[in-house]
Amino acid sequence: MEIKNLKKAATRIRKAIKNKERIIIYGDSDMDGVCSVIILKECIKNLGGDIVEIYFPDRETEGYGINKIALNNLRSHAPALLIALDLGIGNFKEVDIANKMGFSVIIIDHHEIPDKVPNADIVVDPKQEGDKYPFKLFANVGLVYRLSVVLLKNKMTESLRKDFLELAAMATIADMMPQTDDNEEIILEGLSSLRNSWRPGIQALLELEFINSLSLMYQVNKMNSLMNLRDIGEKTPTAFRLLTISNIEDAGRMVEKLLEKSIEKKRKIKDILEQVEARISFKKNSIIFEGDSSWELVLLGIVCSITTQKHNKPVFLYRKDKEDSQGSIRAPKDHNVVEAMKTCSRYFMTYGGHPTAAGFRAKNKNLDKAKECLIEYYYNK
Ligand SMILES: [Mn+2]
Repeated sequence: MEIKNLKKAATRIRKAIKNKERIIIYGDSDMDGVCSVIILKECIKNLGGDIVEIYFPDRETEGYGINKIALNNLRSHAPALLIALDLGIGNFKEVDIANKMGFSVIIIDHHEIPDKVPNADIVVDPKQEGDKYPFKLFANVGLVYRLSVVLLKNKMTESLRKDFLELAAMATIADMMPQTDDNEEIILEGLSSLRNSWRPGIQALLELEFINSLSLMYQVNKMNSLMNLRDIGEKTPTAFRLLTISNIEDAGRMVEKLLEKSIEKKRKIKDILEQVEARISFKKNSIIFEGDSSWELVLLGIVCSITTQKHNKPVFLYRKDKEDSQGSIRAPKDHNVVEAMKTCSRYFMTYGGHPTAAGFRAKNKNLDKAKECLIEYYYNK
């Protein structure tokens, strides 16, 4: 039993390499996306392919997923093979635009399928119709790791395999996927060699004193949260830069900076948490739905998580811009906020993600209606 279209994707990528097609890797900027990108990049380089650009959409300015700004930035590379990792499954319009621009699109994603799949050449997502592979809860990096095995075949050396599994293990943990079945295998194998990783970025993190004394799983969680920090002014995600640094001194300096950033971040999170609590103290709704123009989008996921745990309700928090707002959502276990938003989809510009961890974008003028609609949805449930 195989993951649907995985072989097809490998064959298509091999064909692109053979025909010297330009290849673009387009990944989500979180740890899962970043590690997916690194693994695929190394595979393609190994096979002699021509990667013309590695692109991470900027969540603050471009939003989530494949988007028009990004496609315009990439347009000059067309015709090219565009491989989307850890995103894209909800980007119907955008994939059509990409096709028109002359891109051939492969989507490898693990998020929920909205209704149908976009009109890409190849879609790999274990949740799509017709995928008979029994395990559905891979992080995206797990899919890309499986792809790397098919892609490299006998060119997969032991050291490459170890390296890929180390990245896959860390990213599967970071993406909070269940640590069972195939994921358990990936995590066990990957963590077993992590302390001997050749990557300077991983070495530098492991040398940190407060990380050094922890058990391995705690170490990974701390490392992930440091790599999740965003460097203002740097478009490329921190995790990508740190994990691809080639010498230990640079890695050490970067880790130092990250430590300072993490202290600052804790303070900001506390601040937003207090503001949210103050606003909801006298409201008794079935959901929490709040926003502010001063809240940093990158902090809202964690604030949502903490608030959800505390109040045991779905939490929608957004950062308000001039005309639109972008938000994060977290919900208790047996909720499905994607379903909820589907019911109210007329008030959202885009939405998507996992049942208990998702995101959205909406026009400011529709925010109140979206909130009412969601409250109504939960009231009727
Ligand atoms: Mn992911």
